[in-house]
Amino acid sequence: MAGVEQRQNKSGGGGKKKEVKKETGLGLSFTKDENFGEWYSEAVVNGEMIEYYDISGCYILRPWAISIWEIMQTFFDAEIKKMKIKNCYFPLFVSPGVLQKEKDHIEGFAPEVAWVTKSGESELEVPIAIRPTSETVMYPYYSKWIRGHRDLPLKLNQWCNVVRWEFSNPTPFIRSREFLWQEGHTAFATKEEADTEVLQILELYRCIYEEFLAIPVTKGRKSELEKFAGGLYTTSVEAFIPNTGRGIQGATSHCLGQNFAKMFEINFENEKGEKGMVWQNSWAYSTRTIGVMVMVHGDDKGLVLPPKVAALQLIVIPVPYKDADTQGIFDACVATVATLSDAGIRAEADLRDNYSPAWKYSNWEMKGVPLRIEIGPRDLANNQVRAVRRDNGAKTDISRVFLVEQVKGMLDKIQQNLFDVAKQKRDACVEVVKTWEEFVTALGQKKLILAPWCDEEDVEKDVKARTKGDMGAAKSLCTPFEQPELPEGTKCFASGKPAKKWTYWGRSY
Ligand code: 86X
Repeated sequence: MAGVEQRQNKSGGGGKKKEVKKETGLGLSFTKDENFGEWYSEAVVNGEMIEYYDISGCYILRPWAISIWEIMQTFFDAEIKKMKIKNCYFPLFVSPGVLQKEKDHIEGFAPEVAWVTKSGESELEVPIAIRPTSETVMYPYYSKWIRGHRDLPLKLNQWCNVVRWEFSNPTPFIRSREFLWQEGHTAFATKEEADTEVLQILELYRCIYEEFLAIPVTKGRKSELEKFAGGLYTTSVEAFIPNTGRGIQGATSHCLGQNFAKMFEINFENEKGEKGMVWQNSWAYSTRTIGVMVMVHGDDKGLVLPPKVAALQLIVIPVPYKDADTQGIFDACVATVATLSDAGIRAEADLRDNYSPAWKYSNWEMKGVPLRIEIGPRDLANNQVRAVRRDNGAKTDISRVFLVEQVKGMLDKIQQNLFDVAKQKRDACVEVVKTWEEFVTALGQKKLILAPWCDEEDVEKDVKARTKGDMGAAKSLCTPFEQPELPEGTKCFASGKPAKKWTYWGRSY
């Protein structure tokens, strides 16, 4: 069975090839509705984003995935530079002393830290850790570099990999033991400046999800239980995967307050010569973004890439019938690509002669290219091309005279449609509940639950305990900044105490 072969494939480089699938290009063997987990694995592998590796939880990111990462990186990097944030690079390795420095919040994470204990055959005198995040790596130097108010703000970012040796089910992009991210670490003289930046960065994260990846997200604040324990408060953008009924944290922007400044002695002298402690933020988004995109937009034919992030926005495929003017068709394909490329559209022609047009169609559909252009004898005769949308299959004949405007228009429409459809599906999953009974029912229906809450930590712990099971417990996802009206006298869904706010709840990744 395909499922068995797939599983062998996943175990690493030595696994059996799925020969039949590869040669016929018939697409995926699992559907998104029937077996979401297997569908996802197959979509990222057959779509050529991921290759499984022989270490569990580690994946090869192929050019098709990295090109998406690079487009988001180009946008985000330019935006933070406008904010006067500078890039830097700190080492991958952490000495045990430095890692322990900040014991309190490390404690819970300790099992996830990977260590290097040997070089060649000899044990290292002192083992060194691999960064799971870089607070403890960077902040000793913030302490050194920040002396007076003129050294503030200090705003640094790095693009790097981090390693967290997780044991719960690894999933490409979503939960991998090594991943790529940017981590921003900033220090200010005042809390107000820090507060402002937290929201500016969160807006950039919203933009990456909504404008680039066409994924609707909710901006909000994490509960005390779900926030980064080392910080003051955590904001996030939260996405939702309708098929699994799980929320997923898209990116986080933390205000760390002065907690780390205390631990690492990051002090400064103000204009009046008074001693002060800095206010810090940290924020990150990772290659998880790509996984959310696949889960939200992908379909039974494979990946569906939003035009804004697709390495290839358009593929031109010649459709030469037996006695047609094959050379004329090929020339038209090359000319079409040239015209589109000149206009800034990422286009290529698939002129391979060892594959049929039908095979190419399904292959490029599997890879998620937003728009396909077919050119056959009839198109050549009419000086037109046929455009086929990946998102909805709609076919349009376009005169070559209006090629560029029409294609640009279609790519914009596809981008917008992907967002609209994703938002419709997400919104259809939202269930407003008032009572525990409604909550449990909605949870069983894989809903994204919006409930009035008393905002007490013990009540959230209780919700977790009462919903524990093999599907995983429910937790709070975020308290949205956009709050619906909360009528006087509204009770908490879980405790019956007076509700303080509306909060999203659900199972999550
Ligand atoms: C929390 C907090 C924070 C900078 C961000 O979310 C944005 C970018 N860092 C990260 N976190 C840990 O602190 C952590 C620590 C250790 Cl030792 C670990 F093994 C795993 C961790 N995971 C998350």
